[in-house]
Amino acid sequence: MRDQAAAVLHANDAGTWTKASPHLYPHQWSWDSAFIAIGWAHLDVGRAMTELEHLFAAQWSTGMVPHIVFRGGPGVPYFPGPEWWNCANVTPAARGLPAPTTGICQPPVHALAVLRIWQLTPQPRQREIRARIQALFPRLVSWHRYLATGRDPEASGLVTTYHPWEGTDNSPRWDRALERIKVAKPGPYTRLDVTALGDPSQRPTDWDYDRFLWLVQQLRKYRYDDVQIYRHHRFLIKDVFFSAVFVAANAALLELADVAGASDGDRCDLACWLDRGRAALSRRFDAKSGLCLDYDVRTGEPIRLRTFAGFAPLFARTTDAGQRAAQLRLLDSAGFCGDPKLRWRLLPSTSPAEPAFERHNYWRGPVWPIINWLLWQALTELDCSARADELRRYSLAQISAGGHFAEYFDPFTGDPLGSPRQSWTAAVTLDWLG
Ligand code: 9WN
Repeated sequence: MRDQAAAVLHANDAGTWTKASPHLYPHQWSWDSAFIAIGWAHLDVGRAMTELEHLFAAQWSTGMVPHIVFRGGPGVPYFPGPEWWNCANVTPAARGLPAPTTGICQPPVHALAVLRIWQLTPQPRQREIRARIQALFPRLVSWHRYLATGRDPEASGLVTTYHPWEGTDNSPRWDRALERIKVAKPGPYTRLDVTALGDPSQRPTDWDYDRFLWLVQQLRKYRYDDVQIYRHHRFLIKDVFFSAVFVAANAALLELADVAGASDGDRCDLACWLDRGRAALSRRFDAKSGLCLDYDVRTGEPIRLRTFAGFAPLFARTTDAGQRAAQLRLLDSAGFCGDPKLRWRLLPSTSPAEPAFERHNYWRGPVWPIINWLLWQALTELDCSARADELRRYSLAQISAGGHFAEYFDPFTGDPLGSPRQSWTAAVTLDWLG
């Protein structure tokens, strides 16, 4: 299995960056690259650093790390391509980059990747890798500073997302916010994803895509300027999952501070963002349901849905013993991993008890290995090693039975879904195999 996983990374390797998948996602994606770097770290720590260095070469002057870097080149098919975003023409923040990018971002898994790379660096390579971490560190801090300021002007400790593509595209968490958008058609377009995959039931609908594309047009109109976006944009969500990854990422940068020779000022900022994030997530915890709830900035309403994101305190390695116990109980309750219909006790993207649940449809039900990897990491650090190890074993069993390193899986049958030979699935497999 290790050899097969390594072969997927090698086949998707473009030299200095890795395609998220061979056909469906033939460019460099931000959080995919972070997981991919963790996979590479098991094969070659230098190649792992290269992955991140090339991603951060496309960092905007605001500090934002864009969600896609269109490194595959103009002839490589992906919809929507760079012309829909038009970033370098509308904002100086996106000029002078090695390749065109999108104008939004994804959860900041990158610091977790750098920490993993450092942990896996063999003694003879420590000098080289330490120097490369030191060189990258200021870019990582500036990325985090962007999230803590541009994406949280209220200094609330929660990151605001602007688009469903900032991580979990068609999660039912966004349904109400999208329903409020009465779009004129965003203009004619042809989707490539449904033809590439051959089964539309595994992908977002055209209704979703109309809104996704309309939101891109709006962001472009605001010139991707956070102040303008905050003032006018219709989709602004305090995303607890994104915020939880940010908490874990701040902790990872603090752990790397000595290796990176971080300044006192940076250490202080990282500690502040970490504490503020944890406290904010703790306030979003709903004792009645045991879930941590996202928050719609436009309506002021909490988003009450049973999805993987509700476990944000666990993902953020909560220090609140009461919340941790409640979340662990909920995790294995009938609404989540304790549902007897599940093939394996793995966390589905949406609870099967939720009316919006669809077992084949992307973020509306299927099990995603990377989400279970993040949970595994968190539970390991929270000293829940038995449950963490179970997640690892079941995840490997699921990926192995699926046969081709699928993007996501049917929670009831374990059938592989989405893109085959998905790089981040292969990457977390390598990490789980050790
Ligand atoms: C849009 C690459 C990406 C992941 C996202 C996942 C999916 C893209 C798409 O694929 O999104 O960014 O075309 O559906 O939702 O999390 O980074 O693997």
